[in-house]
Amino acid sequence: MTQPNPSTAMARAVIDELARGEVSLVVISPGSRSAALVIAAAEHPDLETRVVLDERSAAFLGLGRAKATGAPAAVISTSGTASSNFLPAVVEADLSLTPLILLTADRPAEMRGVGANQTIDQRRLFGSKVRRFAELAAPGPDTDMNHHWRSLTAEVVARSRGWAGRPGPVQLNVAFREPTVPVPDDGRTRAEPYPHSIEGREGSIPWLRLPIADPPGLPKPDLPEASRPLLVLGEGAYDRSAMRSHVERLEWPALATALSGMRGDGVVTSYHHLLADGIPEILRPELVVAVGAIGPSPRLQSLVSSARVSIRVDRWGRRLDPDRSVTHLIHADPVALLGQFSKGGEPGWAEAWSAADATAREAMTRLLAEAPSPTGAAVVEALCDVGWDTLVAASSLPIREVDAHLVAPGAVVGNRGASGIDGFVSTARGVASAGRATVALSGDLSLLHDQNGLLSDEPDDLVLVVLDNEGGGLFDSLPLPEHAPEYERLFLAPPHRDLGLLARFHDIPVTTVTDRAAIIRAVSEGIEAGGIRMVRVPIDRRADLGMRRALDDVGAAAG
Ligand SMILES: Cc1ncc(C[n+]2csc(CCOP(=O)(O)OP(=O)(O)O)c2C)c(N)n1
Repeated sequence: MTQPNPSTAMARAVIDELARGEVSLVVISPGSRSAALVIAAAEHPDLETRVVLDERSAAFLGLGRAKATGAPAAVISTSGTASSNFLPAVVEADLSLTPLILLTADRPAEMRGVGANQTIDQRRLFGSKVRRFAELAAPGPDTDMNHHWRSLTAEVVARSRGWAGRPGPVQLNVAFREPTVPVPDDGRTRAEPYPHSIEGREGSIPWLRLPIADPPGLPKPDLPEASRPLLVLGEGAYDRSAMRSHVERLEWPALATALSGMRGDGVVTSYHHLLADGIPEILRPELVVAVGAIGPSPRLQSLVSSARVSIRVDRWGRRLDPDRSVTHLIHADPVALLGQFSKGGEPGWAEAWSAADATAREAMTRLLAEAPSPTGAAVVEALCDVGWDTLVAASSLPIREVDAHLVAPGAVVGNRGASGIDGFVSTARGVASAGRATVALSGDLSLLHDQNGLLSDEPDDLVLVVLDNEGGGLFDSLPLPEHAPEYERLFLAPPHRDLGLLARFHDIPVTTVTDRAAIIRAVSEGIEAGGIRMVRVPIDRRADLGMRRALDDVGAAAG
């Protein structure tokens, strides 16, 4: 079938290849140069679209969706500064191995470097952070380019999923001539129709099949046995139910970070406060196997580093060794590695860990129940009694409190590749767009940083719980308040803002709650009601810091 103009032909072929590559969501920020891509995406029967004004927020929304589903998400920008706003999400996608496809619309190459309006050099804009940069030139009507458009798009999508490398962000820069709307004459410019076929392969399959390789097999294992083995389950690619079988079979103490998605019965969760005074002798491991990235607790990191044999395993071969203390760095499927170990440990070893965990958790729960004012820890403890499927935790205190106090099972998402506080609202919306009951736990500054994430009328169901402690509470536990001049002005900016006004500006229902029962009720009702809702918990920073210290005391006493 003839296409109305070459730009429309190319956009339709590229967008159709995205759908064939199982991209489910395309996030759009308005613009004219990108119109052909935007219209093709909106018209495609297998693609969902979401519109977000701010490209920085748009990219984080795509990132959140990709993190929640594992499938790539695409974002479309117009030419000029628009695409530059993708960088923060690209940085996170790079480090967290998240498949994110950046479709950056551009002007034709001859417009570069001649002072043309809204034209910058968009080539290799994201440097080494993308797995692949590729570009498509502005087409004309004479040459049949379908195989090129489709095969290149298929390659780019596959690379975002980890074909011939690790998963991560990719950039496809696509140049268009006017008209960018699907007519031969838009009133300003006339184009020849595009006369060639833009059909894809028969059967909705990608033009190019690029299967992702299995993880490398293990080299002949030369792994020591030990009398005090310990397993740390972190964030990464592995089969959770197969891993659960290993946890049961091995009978080693298994510490599950919140971001592992392995919380629930049979794993240790209170390690952060338990290890507040260092590693108690009876809990000191001889061998540690740590799977994937192990989250925000520096004490857990020290535990991993302390072992005589410290093994880290990652399916994508990341060097996860911030202390440079690891003795074995293994690039393999973590489940296959665990299969090489046998059940064991000296008598009483696993029991010592489970007893300390239970004692610490009980003491912490008691302390939280007695507290007169709300704290971040108490909010997480309350969220364990709410029926969510996915919890999204902001960087700074929220993810730390979730790691320390979440005992309920469920998926947990955080931007811990680069630990930015940016793009949080949008990441949470992206997670929520996957359609599972989603609660997001934010600091007030994380919320304010991505206010533009609220500038979207898309129908996401999300309960945004905000720990409103008037600034960055995390800094209170650092040496900053004691040693930095003008601590409040320099580090807690901006001064107090009424988050209720922000919610009302965006027409978002907001409730302020302070006690456990009210938190549970407000969040549960928010999930039930659907749409976006805000639940604000005012927190006194001083009392919160006091609670974190008291939790350390009772945790350490349990060890
Ligand atoms: C993009 C970005 N800018 C700055 C920082 C540094 N930073 C870390 S925590 C923090 C304060 C966060 O405050 P809030 O979201 O209110 O959470 P709280 O610390 O109170 O839990 C800041 C600014 C960061 N991590 N990322």
